[in-house]
Amino acid sequence: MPLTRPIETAVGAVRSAPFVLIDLRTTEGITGSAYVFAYTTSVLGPLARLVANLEESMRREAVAPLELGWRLRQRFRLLGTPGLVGMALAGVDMAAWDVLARAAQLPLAELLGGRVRPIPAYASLRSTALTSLLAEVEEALELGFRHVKLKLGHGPLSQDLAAVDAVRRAVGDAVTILVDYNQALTVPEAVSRAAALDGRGVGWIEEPVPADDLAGAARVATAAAAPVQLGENWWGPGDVARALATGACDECMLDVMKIGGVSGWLQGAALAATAGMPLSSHTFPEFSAHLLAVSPTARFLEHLDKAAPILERPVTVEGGQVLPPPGPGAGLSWNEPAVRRYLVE
Ligand code: SMN
Ligand code: MG
Repeated sequence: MPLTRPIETAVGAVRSAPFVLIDLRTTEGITGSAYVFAYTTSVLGPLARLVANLEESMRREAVAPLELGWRLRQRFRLLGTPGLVGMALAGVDMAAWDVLARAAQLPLAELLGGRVRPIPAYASLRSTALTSLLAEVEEALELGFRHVKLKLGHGPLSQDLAAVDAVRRAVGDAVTILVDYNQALTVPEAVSRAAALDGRGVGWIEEPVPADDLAGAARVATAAAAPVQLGENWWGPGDVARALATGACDECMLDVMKIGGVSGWLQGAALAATAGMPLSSHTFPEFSAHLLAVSPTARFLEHLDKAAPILERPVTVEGGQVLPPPGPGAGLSWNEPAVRRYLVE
């Protein structure tokens, strides 16, 4: 799908949203739906193929997502399950949980033992250029958001400060500004930029250094006044445990796809809770709205609804809070004409 506004990160822009849509059909006639996000079109075909190749191992099996996950992860033990394999497995896991919730005629949050409730959310802004950044801020305020996230690290520190200061002038003191470096900085650079941001009321500093450098992130977290936020690149609960053990961050954010679907999220959320870590979500607002509702230390949902144009009912935003699409399951239903328009075979 084309994106009306590209997501301009410090390590490259996402100009279109390549999704693999998954429908898991049961012999009883219940269909569970999920999507996974390929980030770049070059892996869209291989990811779709990988998902399709999992079909054979699920045929005539019970819809038991935990068991299915254990079995499939064992099958891929020698290769390992980060990357495309993990994304495919997570998509199937989400669709399987959706089947269970639809079969029980319950919203996913209720099937998981919680309740659907409005989740505090922040508007995830995409632009670098100040004029379009400020236009996005305006739209966020109109939707009632009181927290916005800016992408920083595109240029020198002066450019970061110009962006933060411009947004601060536009929103006043009532709005929290979160910032995201998308892994772009070295540790010393991150420490000095964090010091420069100090006093500007930045709510968190996200992924200041490469995601696999937990020790480096821990040094930044120790030095920075603002909390360091990590997690969108954690592949499963093991990565959550390692980050927590290293003291790499002050807050966690899980990406329901990379963390391993609903099953992986629940385990990751439990680990975050045992460490007293506030837990936020990364993209995937539909599933995340259910999952945050059952996460003990839930903080923010990231409002970045890339998939909205291909959904019949996207998440709803009111007063800066997000509700999942209504109905049983996670609430995904494809807008078929839109899907046909963007379909690539
Ligand atoms: C992000 C989200 C989606 C695509 C690229 C980057 C990002 C975020 O890091 O946190 O919103
Ligand atoms: Mg991010």
